[in-house]
Amino acid sequence: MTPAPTHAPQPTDVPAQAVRARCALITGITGQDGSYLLELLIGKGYSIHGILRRSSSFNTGRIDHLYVDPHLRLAQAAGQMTLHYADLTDAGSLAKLVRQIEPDEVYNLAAQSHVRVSFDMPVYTAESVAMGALKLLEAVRDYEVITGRDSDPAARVRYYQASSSEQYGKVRETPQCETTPFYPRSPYAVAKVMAHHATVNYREAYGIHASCGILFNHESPRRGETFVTRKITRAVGRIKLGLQPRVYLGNLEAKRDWGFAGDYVRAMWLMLQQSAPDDYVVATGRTLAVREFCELAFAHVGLDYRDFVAEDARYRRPSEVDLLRGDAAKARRMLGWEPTTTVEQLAAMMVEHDLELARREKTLRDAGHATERQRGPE
Ligand code: NAP
Ligand code: F7E
Repeated sequence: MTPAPTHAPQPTDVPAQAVRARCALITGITGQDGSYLLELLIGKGYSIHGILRRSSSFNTGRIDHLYVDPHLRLAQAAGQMTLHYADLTDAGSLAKLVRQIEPDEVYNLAAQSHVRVSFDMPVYTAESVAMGALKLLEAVRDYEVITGRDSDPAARVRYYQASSSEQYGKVRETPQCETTPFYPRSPYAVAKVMAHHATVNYREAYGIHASCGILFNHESPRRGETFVTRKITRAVGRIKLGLQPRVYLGNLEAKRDWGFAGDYVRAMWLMLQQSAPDDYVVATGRTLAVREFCELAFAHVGLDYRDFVAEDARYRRPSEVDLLRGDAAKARRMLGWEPTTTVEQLAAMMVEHDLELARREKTLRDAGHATERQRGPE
């Protein structure tokens, strides 16, 4: 049974405490960006609902600290956050959740987000990335119609779509901005292009307050360990402490515009606070080759990357994106957004974090526990 809508404007004589907190639904809450966005929204007093997909092992490692970190006000954080089992491939679970939660803001961050893996799993990638976005947009559209929120501009649900610089693919102009044409080079990017256009279409066709953030690569100590920056910084920590001899990488010449994930989730939130929906590039404007990121990361611990980085064709992609550099002038102008972290600071932050992980691993190894890990070809 769907609860009665609570989004309607409150009468002026209702006491302030009776006005409900803004409510956000986050798909991908257990991922890198979801965890930073969750922290941001907790700080802003939101009531947050997140989608958790069923796994045979624990997949809440990035958000578990919100239950135990006293700096995040344990009781409040626990009360503000609710996790629900659902999946982007399951339209019914999404529609039911949107009706139950009655969100003011929906952040669609969930995805099979690994570009290399998308060549191995193109259909599932399209199911989660492209069809997943469409299913969620449909859930929002139906909910708005059923509750009448579609006819009250102040009550419209605000929707964020996690678009990607990968959509630019084989670029013919640099830097890339909101009007640069898309030329996707992977099943992941193809699927993101569809999700992007679907979001724009729902905005234009149904008036949904839907915005796309075209985010360039953003990293952090919470980055998945098979993305290249984290793979490098994990290796730096382990090599420095003698836990592994070298790291194998694919294309060292690819160039990316790398920023800090904590900065980028702020841009997502800012987009949904605008009176009109729109699309924005979020980027630092600087680009570095993978080789240069290696140089930075290894130099942070006094090592020369050339002594420890080896190439392995397994990590190359069938079709590559050679160069990305974003122009975030519109986000700066319209949202007042600026990145606060340089790529040098980012590399240092990640290496410091991963040195600490390596220290713990070494302690375990020295105490006789096995620490070797198997990796796939990502
Ligand atoms: P991430 O760390 O890989 O997190 C992906 C999240 O999606 C995880 O919570 C994952 O759950 C969830 N997920 C995957 N498949 C799902 C499904 N079928 N149903 C429900 N949830 C599912 O990705 P991220 O770096 O935080 O990126 C967030 C979003 O931004 C993604 O859509 C990504 O494609 C996009 N993006 C990322 C970047 C970047 O540089 N990070 C740049 C542009 C766009 P589990 O934890 O259970 O795996
Ligand atoms: O690769 C090269 C690789 O996997 C970056 C996702 O968050 O950002 C991410 O996609 C570059 C590529 O990120 C290895 O060929 C070399 O040129 O860290 P990545 P990505 O493919 O740019 C975008 C914006 C997203 O939207 C995605 O969701 O590094 N590279 N050697 C390698 N990459 C990996 N993973 N592993 C290597 O060994």
